Amino acid sequence: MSTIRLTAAQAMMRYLAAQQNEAGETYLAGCWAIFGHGNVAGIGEALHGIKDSWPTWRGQNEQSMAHTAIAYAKQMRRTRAMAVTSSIGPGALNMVTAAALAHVNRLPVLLIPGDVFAGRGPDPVLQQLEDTGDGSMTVNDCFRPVSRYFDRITRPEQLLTALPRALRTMTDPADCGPVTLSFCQDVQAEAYDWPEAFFAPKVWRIRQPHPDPVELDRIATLIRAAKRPVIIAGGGVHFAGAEGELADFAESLGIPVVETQAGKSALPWDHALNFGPVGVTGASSANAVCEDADLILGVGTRFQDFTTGSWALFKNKDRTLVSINVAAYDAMKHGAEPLCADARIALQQLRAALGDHRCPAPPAGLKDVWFAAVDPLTDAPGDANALPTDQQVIGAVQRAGHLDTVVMCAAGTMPGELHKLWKSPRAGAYHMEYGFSCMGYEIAGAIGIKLAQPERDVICMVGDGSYMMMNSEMATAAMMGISFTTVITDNRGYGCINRLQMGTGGAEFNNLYAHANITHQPRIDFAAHAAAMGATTIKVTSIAELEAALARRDSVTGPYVIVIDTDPYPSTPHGGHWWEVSVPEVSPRAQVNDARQTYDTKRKDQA
Ligand SMILES: Cc1ncc(C[n+]2csc(CCOP(=O)(O)OP(=O)(O)O)c2C)c(N)n1
Ligand SMILES: [Mg+2]
Repeated sequence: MSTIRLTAAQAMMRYLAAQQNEAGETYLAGCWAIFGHGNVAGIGEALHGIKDSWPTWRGQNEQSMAHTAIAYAKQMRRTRAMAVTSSIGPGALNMVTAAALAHVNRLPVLLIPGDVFAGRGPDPVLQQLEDTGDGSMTVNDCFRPVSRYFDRITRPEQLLTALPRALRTMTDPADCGPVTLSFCQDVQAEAYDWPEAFFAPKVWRIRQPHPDPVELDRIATLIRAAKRPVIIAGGGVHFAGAEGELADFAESLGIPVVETQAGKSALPWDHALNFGPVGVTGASSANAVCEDADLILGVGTRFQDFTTGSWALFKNKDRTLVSINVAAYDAMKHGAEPLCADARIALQQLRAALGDHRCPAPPAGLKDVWFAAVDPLTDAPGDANALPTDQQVIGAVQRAGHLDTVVMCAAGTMPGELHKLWKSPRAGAYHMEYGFSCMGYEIAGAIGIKLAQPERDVICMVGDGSYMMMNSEMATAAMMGISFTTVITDNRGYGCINRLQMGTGGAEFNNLYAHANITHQPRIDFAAHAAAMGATTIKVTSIAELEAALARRDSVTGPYVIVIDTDPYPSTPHGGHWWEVSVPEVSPRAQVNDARQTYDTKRKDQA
């Protein structure tokens, strides 16, 4: 066996650069890195050695670098991913939230935090947390619950098993998620004689599990018996590339489709059977068919509470829940009848099994009622002096959009409003991180989307709160010449949580700056702030000015930021559904007591 002598870090990078996807691309497109003593000498030297064939990028914050990597993998539908390396201690822990984000959204990312000396020579090294009762514990153990695969590399040759397991996890459709290889810094620098064969290019095929025939039969029988079925399209539809099969299946059977946040754009918004967004931020049309449905057919969904209205949405007592999912965990959730398989293959085979069966036609006219109610909300305002609403901002962005536009967001008012109001013309036009709804995903995420699809027109919608939480990758975008548009809606605080607070009987408190414990109301100049990081920026004061600013976006190279003040109070009153937010059982506030009564009543709908 011929061998090659390399450090463990050199071997890791050489191995990672040799792993491919089915299209013949490197599966990991490159590595984001912020160095410290925990990775600069070992991993840093190794990355430098291959920088011309496998790129390293420098970000501003370990969490946001990882957000970029995760958004990239989401937009690539998990066919490619990125690595992120950090130093030990604070650098490493900055990535824990991002790991959880990837875990919740079932997205691949390879995290390589440095770790303390395996040899323990300098104990405690700078930034080492000492567990007085467990010598093997380091802060990187925080990654265990938020990783799909975790390993601590304390000897070089452990990479021979750890790296293939890492790739297996990231490319496994059912087990897909973040991998953390916690790399002791002395081990990174240690040399070992590696088998040359370990570095041979390898293609990782994403498996497409076929349905179990018994499960398929059972689900086909249930569909044949259904009078009012509905399909809930989740993110798995996109990961499986099953949009075409979903349309064929729904059309041949005549079943209405509703979409989750992750599933939105599975069908074009104006497809006759797309009844719109489902659940808490759903359309009246979608929720009406769900309330009545006798068969709920989830396709690639985790059934999170925003989809199910905390399990109070499906009001038909005789309903059956079916879940088509590549992961058995999701296929059997909440007592569902499972069809554990790849969504594309499952829909193809189900359709074949059902022959020319047609379900009774869904109710007509529901979509017309919905659009008649909400379309006026997104129209340009008649009164140019009134503070614009977020709904009007969405309307302006929608009118400026085209087939190549990708609208993206993660937290705040916008996800709910976009779910209700955005009209996606095609798959992949809507990128919402709503598994973790992590404030601070937006700008870093927009970079990841643009790196995945440079030809697309990426529009990042972000509130002032989310922008304040994490914005510094804007500077990275400027430095790398990454062009996308950011629309900052400045409503001077946490508008959506303020509304939630009021909705649960609370006093307005600590959300908007107006109700915060401060002595000076802020007038944060977001345009100047973003400009200082190298973005082209403009502050607009009306929807007309917003439209004009959006129309200029093609002429801007690098990040383009448009800031607009909006009203923190209005949200779309139409559609939607209750969800469970615990209201205090006792309170001196009458409003809280009223809200508690409503809460107790609504919970009776849960099943
Ligand atoms: C990291 C993180 N912290 C807290 C929250 C809870 N949270 C959700 S939205 C929100 C406020 C968002 O404010 P902003 O971005 O200004 O949006 P707005 O609702 O005002 O439009 C908060 C605090 C979260 N989702 N993520
Ligand atoms: Mg805000």
